[in-house]
Order: sequence, then C-alpha cells, then structure tokens
Amino acid sequence: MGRSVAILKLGGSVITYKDLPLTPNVRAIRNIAKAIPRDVVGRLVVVHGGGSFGHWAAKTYSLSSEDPFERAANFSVIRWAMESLNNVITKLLIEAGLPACSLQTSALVVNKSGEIGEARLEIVSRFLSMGLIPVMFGDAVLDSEAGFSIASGDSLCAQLVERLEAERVVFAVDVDGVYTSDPKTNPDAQLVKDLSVSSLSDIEIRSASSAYDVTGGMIKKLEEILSVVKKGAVVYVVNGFFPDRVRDALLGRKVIGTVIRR
Ligand code: ATP
Ligand code: IP8
Repeated sequence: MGRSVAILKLGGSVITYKDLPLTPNVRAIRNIAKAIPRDVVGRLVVVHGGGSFGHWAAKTYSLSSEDPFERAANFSVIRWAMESLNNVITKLLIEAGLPACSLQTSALVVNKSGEIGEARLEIVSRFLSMGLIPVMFGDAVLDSEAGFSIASGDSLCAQLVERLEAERVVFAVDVDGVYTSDPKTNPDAQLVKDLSVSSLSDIEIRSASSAYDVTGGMIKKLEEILSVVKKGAVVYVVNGFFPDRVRDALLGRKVIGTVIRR
C-alpha cells in the first residue's frame, strides 16, 4: 500500500464508559466520527478496543473455564459483546457520512498462546482500494494452543502496520498522551511530548486503567507502540475527547499529545 496509510485506534476508555458494562460513549464516538477528515478515506483503518463491552465480557465469561461447552458458550458471549460495540461504532461513522465497513477480527486472526499467530489481512488492503474504511477491533479469537484467547486492538494495530506499511498510528485514549507516570494517580506526572524507542523505557507505568482490563492496559500498549515504531510508523497518543487533536494527528499536524518515532 505504501507509506500513506493511517490507523486510528479508538481506545476503550474513550468509546465506552469503562466502569459501566455494555455502555458506549455515543457522544465521544460521534464527535470523533465527525472529525475524521474526508481526505484520509481509502487510506484509513479504524481499530477499536473492548472497553466495557469486551473487557467486561472477558472477565465475566472466562475463556479458561474447565468445561469445554461453557468455554465455547463464553467465547460466543464475548464475540457478541464486541460485535455489539462494533455495530454502534460503524453506525456512527456511517451517520457521519463515512464509508465505514466492519471487518470481523476473529474471522481473520488466529492466536497462538495468547499472541497473534496467523493474520489473514490481505482483505484489508482490498477494502481500502475500494475507498472503504475498514472498522476492526480487539476480539475473542481461536487460539491454536489455548483453544480461545483475546487479540487486543493494539496488537492488531501492530500487525496492520507491518502488512499495510502504515505511515502513522493514532491512539485515542482518555488522557492527553503518555506521561512520566499515570496522570490519574500521580498529580506530578508530566506529559511527554516527544519520545523515541530508546527513551520509552524511562516511562513509569503504574497501573492498568481499569480493574477489568484483560489485555494489559498502558504497559502492554507501550510494548505494542514500540513494535509499531520499530516497523517505521510514527505513533501519536492523543486525548480522544478532543476530536480536533485526533484529526490533526491523522493529518500529521502538530498536536497536543505524545509523538513517538524511531
Ligand atoms: P484499550 O486498549 O482497552 O482499548 P485504551 O486504549 O483506552 O484501552 P488504556 O489501556 O485504558 O487505553 O490505557 C489508558 C490509561 O492508561 C489511561 O487512562 C491512564 O490512566 C493509564 N496510564 C497508566 N500509565 C500511564 C502513563 N504513563 N501515561 C499515560 N497513561 C497512563
Ligand atoms: O481493548 C480487547 O481489545 P483492547 C478486546 O484493544 C476484548 O485490548 C475482547 C477484550
């Protein structure tokens, strides 16, 4: 595809009320949808997280239950929860006039021991070449070792960067960017405006954002960001509650947030 593709990862902390099961933040999603510039259509992939849909479902319906029937039934509930959230997001993107089209992650990805193993992502470039915006998501997927596991939206972004040779990835989260430590628990935390691979390890990440984040919160996110940056993309971490920042980051403009380069 060449280095013009952008990936927008909509964090669960923005698109849902993380502590209210199965509750989307419709206003936040709608505002971001309206801010997506039309000139990125055909070179934009949207990926969203699980928030109070996927993470809540994965905590409540365990994929490691002893009983195989119960395990399969739990898998189907988590998948249903993610489809439900994806439906809301896709609908709001369409209402904003965008050619958004859902692509089910679990039909394209098979995990191996909890990490993405196979990822048949050729179809994503085909959707892009037809002028569509694929809308993908962290999902419950089959796992060649564990039976079932979770593929996070962040690790899907890392795969997409490699396959599409994406130019930039914008992570929309509920804080202004990456801080020296968690800004929600440390009032002295400082926003880090520019980061490189070598300085990433200096960031202290105190905790995951919610009691039921099953995919590792900010710690795991920074690991995925590291792998994205090493593959040559520039990463922006911005506050998704400020849609103008999301738009400016998608366009590669100067923005309040954190920019991470190789
Ligand atoms: P998901 O990956 O489930 O879609 P998300 O993308 O919204 O969720 P989180 O995993 O919730 O992102 O990570 C964002 C949270 O990380 C913030 O709400 C913040 O409280 C927490 N956090 C922890 N350490 C830091 C840090 N050093 N800088 C910024 N945020 C941090
Ligand atoms: O919120 C997790 O995706 P993430 C998806 O991007 C599920 O980590 C099903 C919990």
